[in-house]
Amino acid sequence: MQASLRDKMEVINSIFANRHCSFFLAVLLLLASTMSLAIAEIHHHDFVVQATKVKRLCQTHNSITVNGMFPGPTLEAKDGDTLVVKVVNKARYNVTIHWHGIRQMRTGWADGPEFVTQCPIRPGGSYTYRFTIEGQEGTLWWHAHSSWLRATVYGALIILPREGSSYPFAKPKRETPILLGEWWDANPIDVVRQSTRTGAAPNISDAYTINGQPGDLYNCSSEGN
Ligand SMILES: [Cu+2]
Repeated sequence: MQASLRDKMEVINSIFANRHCSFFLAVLLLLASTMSLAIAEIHHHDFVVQATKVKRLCQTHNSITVNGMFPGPTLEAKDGDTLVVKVVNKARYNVTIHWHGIRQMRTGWADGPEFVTQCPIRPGGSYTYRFTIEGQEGTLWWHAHSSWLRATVYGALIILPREGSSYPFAKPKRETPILLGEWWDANPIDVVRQSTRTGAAPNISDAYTINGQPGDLYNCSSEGN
């Protein structure tokens, strides 16, 4: 009789000890999650895809841009941060935006390739991309993933290390994003449509660009156009 009472007491003690243990575990988990929440940020951006007058190689084109900028806005975030980008399509073409190199963990619908992970955003429509950067740092880029809108719809996506962490190299004195691109002295959509129609290779570009500029060796570049 006494032995069985002792057994029962031991069982109760062990349950109590386990509860104690799981209570501390819960407190620890709560602390850890609030700490990571305190450091991680949510960045909201509005991308308005629209026709914009852009002059290159002496000619003005109605290029499709984001927020009237060519190249588009540079996004900056830290590893662990969340990006929320509302894309409003005011252009006359379908569009999607792809976050090139971002590992979409459980957010495949934010990846961007049209007809693969989403329907394209129709003219007049909008779509909000929401994803968290997990375990990545460095400079990536974003670009349109719908036909050849990517020729002018692109920009840098800079991922800084988490707070208290650093890149695996000495801190540079200065940092400047460099975006390499190509410029067609034509509507890029017409270039790819002609290629699809004829079956021939698309016309090659008329200039290489750095940060959207063709450089001194091309016509009219000296005017900063
Ligand atoms: Cu890409």
